[in-house]
Amino acid sequence: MQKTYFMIKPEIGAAADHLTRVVLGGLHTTGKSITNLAMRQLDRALVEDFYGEHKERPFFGELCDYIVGGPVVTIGLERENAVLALRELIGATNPEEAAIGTIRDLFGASLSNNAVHASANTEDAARELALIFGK
Ligand code: FUP
Repeated sequence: MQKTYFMIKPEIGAAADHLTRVVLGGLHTTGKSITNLAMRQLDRALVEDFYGEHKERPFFGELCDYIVGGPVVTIGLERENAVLALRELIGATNPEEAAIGTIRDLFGASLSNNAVHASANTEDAARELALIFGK
């Protein structure tokens, strides 16, 4: 069994509610179990730590602004091969390159506004889960 962190990024109005339902429905049918689930407003210091690997990149400020711009849905997931399975479900970082039918293809507006996050590997997953949900 493997754990991973999934996050629905801030979206506008009813879209957040709709996206949460679609994603949770999809996750349910693919046999994952949800270990943590909360809708939260993240504070900026936490988000800067979360995306710390990008802090020297030009898009860092805009990325943090986007994530603190509204509540996010934070989800801890557990299943066999969770990290890769979820990355496949969400698609490529840039929605324009995401495979048809993936979450970022369906819901992502642009590279900087790509609807969802999923941990890239097991080390990131452990770090992100601890940051968001505590030990
Ligand atoms: P991912 O693991 O797919 O979320 O992608 P990255 O860790 O490379 O990027 C984290 C977030 O930074 C992306 F979700 C979107 C944002 N980003 C940009 O806004 N511009 C870029 O050029 C690259 C990433």
